[in-house]
Amino acid sequence: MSKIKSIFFLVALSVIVFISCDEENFGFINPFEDVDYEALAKSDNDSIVQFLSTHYYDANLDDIRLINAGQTALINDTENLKIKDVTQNDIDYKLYVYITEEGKPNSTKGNPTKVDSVFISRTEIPLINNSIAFDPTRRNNKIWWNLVRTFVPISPDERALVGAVNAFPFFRPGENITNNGPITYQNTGKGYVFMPSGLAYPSIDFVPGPRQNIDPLFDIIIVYKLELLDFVENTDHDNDGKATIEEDANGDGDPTNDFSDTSRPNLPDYLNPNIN
Ligand SMILES: [Ca+2]
Ligand SMILES: [Ca+2]
Ligand SMILES: [Ca+2]
Repeated sequence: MSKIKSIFFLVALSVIVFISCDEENFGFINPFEDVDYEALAKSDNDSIVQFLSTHYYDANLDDIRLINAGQTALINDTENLKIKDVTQNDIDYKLYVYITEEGKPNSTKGNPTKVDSVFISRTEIPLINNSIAFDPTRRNNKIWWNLVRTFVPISPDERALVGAVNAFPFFRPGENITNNGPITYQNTGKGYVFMPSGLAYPSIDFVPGPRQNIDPLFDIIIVYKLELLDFVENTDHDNDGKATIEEDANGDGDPTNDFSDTSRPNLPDYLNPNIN
């Protein structure tokens, strides 16, 4: 009897532990719960600055190399290196964009905004131990990207990283010279984007649960070798005649935080054709 009692007690205890551990996530533990994202932002920035201080861009090789003969460090090439402040999840980050080719100088299109749909090619490279090792199996295809949330479900491969979204406005697109063959562009905008982990694949976005996905790139600095081929000028996601970038009722430059329709309070204006 006492054995049955103690088994019952153990079962009851484990249920209590199970519930108190994680009642919100049905028992799935978030392994990233203790990550200090502020500290990570700081150490990521230190690592990026270290890389930019010890490497240079070799135009002949179209590649980034370790300084070995007094070449100009990327960090000192102030003409081509752009630094942008980006706040994400209430943490301030610095995004570093190194432009190797600006794009077609006489393009009538100018530069995309951070909400225009872009046609890009990118190679994704993790920055680890002051080195970027290109993995050719990693994503490096041409793809159209929607830079804001839409109604169309997208695959993880089509998800635009916050760092990349904020980098596109620095580039101009090329010109489409496709002529009965494969889609071809020339004079495209090219460069490198150095994204602290918080602007790439932050584990802060991790959702514990039966369909959880632990991305090996969580909390790692990501470098994009990026090419801007084309973009849709004044992208209008809800086809109401007003460009998404203009659907910014509170005028803060971010159309994703404007909800003017009181009957549909969760629908941003840029996806609501009744508001324009
Ligand atoms: Ca619109
Ligand atoms: Ca706004
Ligand atoms: Ca609208």
